[in-house]
Amino acid sequence: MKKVITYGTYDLLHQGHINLLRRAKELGDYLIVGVTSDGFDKGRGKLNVRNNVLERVEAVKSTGFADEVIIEDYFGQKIDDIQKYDVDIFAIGSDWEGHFDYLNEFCKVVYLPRTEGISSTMLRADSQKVFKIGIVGSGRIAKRFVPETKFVTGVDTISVFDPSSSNAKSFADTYDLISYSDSYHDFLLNIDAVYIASPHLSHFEYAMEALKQGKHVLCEIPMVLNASQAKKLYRYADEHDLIMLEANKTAFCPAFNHIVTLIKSGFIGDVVDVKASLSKMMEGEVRELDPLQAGGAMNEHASLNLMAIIRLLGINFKKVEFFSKMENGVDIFTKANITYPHATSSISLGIGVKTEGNLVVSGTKGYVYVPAPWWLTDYFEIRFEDQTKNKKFFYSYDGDGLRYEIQDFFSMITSKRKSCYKLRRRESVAIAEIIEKYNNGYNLTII
Ligand code: C2G
Repeated sequence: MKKVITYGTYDLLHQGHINLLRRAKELGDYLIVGVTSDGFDKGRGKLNVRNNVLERVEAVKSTGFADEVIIEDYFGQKIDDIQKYDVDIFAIGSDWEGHFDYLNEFCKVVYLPRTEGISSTMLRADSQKVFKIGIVGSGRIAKRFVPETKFVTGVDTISVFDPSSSNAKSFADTYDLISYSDSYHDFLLNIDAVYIASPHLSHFEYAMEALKQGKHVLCEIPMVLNASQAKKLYRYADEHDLIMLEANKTAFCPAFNHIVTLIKSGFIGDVVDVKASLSKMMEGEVRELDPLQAGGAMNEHASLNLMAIIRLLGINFKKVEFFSKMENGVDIFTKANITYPHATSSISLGIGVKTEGNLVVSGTKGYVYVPAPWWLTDYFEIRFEDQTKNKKFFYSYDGDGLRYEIQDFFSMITSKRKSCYKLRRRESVAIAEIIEKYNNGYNLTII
C-alpha cells in the first residue's frame, strides 16, 4: 500500500484545497491529512485563521479524500509523522516549491500544482470590510506600526496625521500611505479607526476627538496620565459603541498570556510577590528627558510594568509608595512598591539608571522567571526548589510585536466586544491611577 501525507490549515475550505486533496489522494492508496492546531498556526504567524481546528478537521473529512486526519502541532512533526506512519510520499501545493526538499531524506516529496485564483486569505478579505486606520503622529513609535498591520488581514493603514505637514508627508511617502494631513479634522473624515502614537500629553485630546467623530481608538502607552481621563474615554466609547483600547503591547502577546494563565492555574501556588523592571538609557534632546512633555522613567515605562502586576494581582492594591532619583526635572529612576493584602509587588524603571529588565513572580510553590527584556516575552522559566521539576517555555515574538494588539483591536471591532480579557478597561484605569498618584507626588521620596 502506498501511503501519502499532506498538511495544511484548510481554513474556509475552498476548491483549491479540494483539488489539492484529490491530487494527493491520486498519488497513492491511503491519504493522511495533517491539519494544523490553532496554537501551531499562531506560532507560525497565521493569526487570522477563522475556523477552529475542529471545524477545519470536519471540513477536510467532508471532502471524502482523507483516509485519516491527524493534528499537526509542532515544528519538526512532519519528519516524525513520515516515519511513524511509514509514509511513501509527502505532497504539498506548489506554493511551497523547494521548501520541503529536506523531507527527501525520509520519503518522496511531490509538489502538486496549486489552484490559481483562490486562497483562504482572499476569502477572509472578501468576507469582511477592510478597516481603514489612520496614524496619529509620525515619530519613532508610529514607524513600527505600518509594517505590523500587514500581518493582520482586514486592516489597512491609509493615512497619517502630524501637526507638521512635512513630517506627515515624509512618513506617508516612506510607508506608501494614501494620504497625510496636518488637520486632525480632515484626517478623521476618511478612516474607521486611529492608532495614537503622539507624545503622551496629547493622547487624551486626540483620543476623545476621534471617539466623538465615531472612530475606534487604539492608543499608545501611557494611554493617559490620570484615572479620570481614562474613565472618560472608556465611558464615551462604551456609550457610543466604539472600541477604546490601550496599546499595552505585552498584554496581548502570546507568551505573556501563557504566563498569566499558568500562574492563575496555580502552577507556582499563591502569588506572593511580583517584581518587574525596565530600563532604557536616554540622552540628548528627547521628549523622555523633558519635564514639560511629561518625560521621566515613570511616565515612560510604568504602563508595561504595572500591567504585569495588575494582571497578576488585580486592581485592589492597598498601598503605593514611590522612590525617585531626579535629574533636570525628570525622574531618571523610579522604584514603586504596590502592596496588596496578601502580596507585594514592585517596579524599577530607569531612563538614566541601568537595571536588569526582568520579571520575577514568586509563589508559594515556585517562581516564574522572565529574562530581560521581559516585555518582549518569548521565553520564560518556571523554577522550583526541586530543579528537576523546572520547565522552560519558548515562544516566538514576531517582529515588533504590535501585530498581536492590532489583531485583538480588530477582532474587538468586528465582534463588537468592548472589553478584552487580556487587558480589561478597569485594569487600564488602575494603571492610570497609579501613574496619576506618582505625578501628584503621592507618597514620593526623592533619593
Ligand atoms: N492550496 C492549493 N491551492 C490553493 C490554496 C491552497 O493547492 N489555491 C494548497 C496548499 O498549497 C497546501 C494546502 O492547499 O498544500 C493547504 O493550504 P493552507 O490551508 O493554506 O495550508 P498551508 O499554510 O499551506 O500549510 O504544515 C502546514 C503546511 O506547511 C501547509
